[in-house]
Amino acid sequence: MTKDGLRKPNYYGSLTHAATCRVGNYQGEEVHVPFSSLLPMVHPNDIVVGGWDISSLNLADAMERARVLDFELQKQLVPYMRGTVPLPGIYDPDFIAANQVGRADNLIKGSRAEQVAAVRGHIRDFRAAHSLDSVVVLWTANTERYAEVLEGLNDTAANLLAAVERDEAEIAPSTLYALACVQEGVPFVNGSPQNTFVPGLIELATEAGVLIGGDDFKSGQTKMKSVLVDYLVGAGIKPVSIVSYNHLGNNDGMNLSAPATFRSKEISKSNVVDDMVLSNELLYAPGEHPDHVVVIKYVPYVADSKRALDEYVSEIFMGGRNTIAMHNTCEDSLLAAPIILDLVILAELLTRIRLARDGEELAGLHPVAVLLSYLTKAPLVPQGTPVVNALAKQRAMLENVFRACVGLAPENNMMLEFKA
Ligand code: DG6
Repeated sequence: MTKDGLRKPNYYGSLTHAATCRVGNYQGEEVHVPFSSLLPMVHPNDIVVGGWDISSLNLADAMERARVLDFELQKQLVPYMRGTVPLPGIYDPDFIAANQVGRADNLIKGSRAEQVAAVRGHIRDFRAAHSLDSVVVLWTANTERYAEVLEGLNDTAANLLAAVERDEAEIAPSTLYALACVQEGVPFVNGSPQNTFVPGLIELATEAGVLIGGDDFKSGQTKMKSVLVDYLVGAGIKPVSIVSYNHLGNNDGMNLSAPATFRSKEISKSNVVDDMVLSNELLYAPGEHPDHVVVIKYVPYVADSKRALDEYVSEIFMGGRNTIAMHNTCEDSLLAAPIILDLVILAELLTRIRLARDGEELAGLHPVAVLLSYLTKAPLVPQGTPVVNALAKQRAMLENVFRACVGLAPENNMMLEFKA
């Protein structure tokens, strides 16, 4: 029960389990089916969830600390969560904010090579303990600072492996988890903005054919941006200033209050309009770009209810100015959780799609999973592949690939059948 009456669980916010897609038209009526019915995919209720955390709090107490779910719901969930304590995690204070030290009481000790071995063991044990068909690992932990990419350190697969053996300090925890996953043949998705996927890691994953995807969940403010700027530029309106401000009071916000971790987030939030700007030479001269500023502040009181305020100023006809101001109360974790499920479900599904050029053998998709772009702010793409940020294009790409898998033509929205 809530103050609004009885509420039932749902998967609102999940592309795979709460959205539909159009399959065609029957006698003048549009026909839509659940996205999840297009291809065989795992149902979220069948996923066994486990994981690592540098904090040893059991999940019931962690739920209370997070201040996300209503109290009545928390009371119902406590018996299911009290007994679960996360596996110890890899902690390197140099990569996250100093203010996280108070939480760091559940740690994998040892050298970096030993930490990777421990994570690999955890994955194998978890798979065996629950008799799983497949495992997907997703990083939804603290934003790390960017790792330096250096020749001889992490620039090639061989150098990265050697650097881990030498216990080099510049190898980030998230990269160690990703490495463990690649070595275990387990897909790894990065939900935070840092450069977990250094060139050496990408090379390793590509050689091993293990899916990697990321970076940084796209849940609220950025989704809106990748729709709005696409609309403006697509309509021939010229955004000249985009200022995005947000404040939040969850642990993500606390960690982002340090300059180095904020910088990772600033980069991933700032590049999301690039493809749209580049698409329209009538509005933007070569090299021209709107002013784009991103501000994030930590305000503990608002907890997980992130406030996102955006101002878009655009040039319109005959010297006019158009200003759109937006206020979005995001409920950050409740937007992110369904995206986490989608990323895991889609990552597993993508490992089962085979593709071939004419006359060639069927093979898996490229391990760098571009099809996850709809759900991430800074899509990781194979070298030489264009980065698409516009949300509608990202969704169309995924939907059309799914349609192709079941022999449906791509959706082209021509509706020619009604125009003859
Ligand atoms: C600070 O901006 C908090 C972030 O971690 C975001 O809440 C998260 O990355 C989602 O971002 P967005 O821009 O999609 O709402």
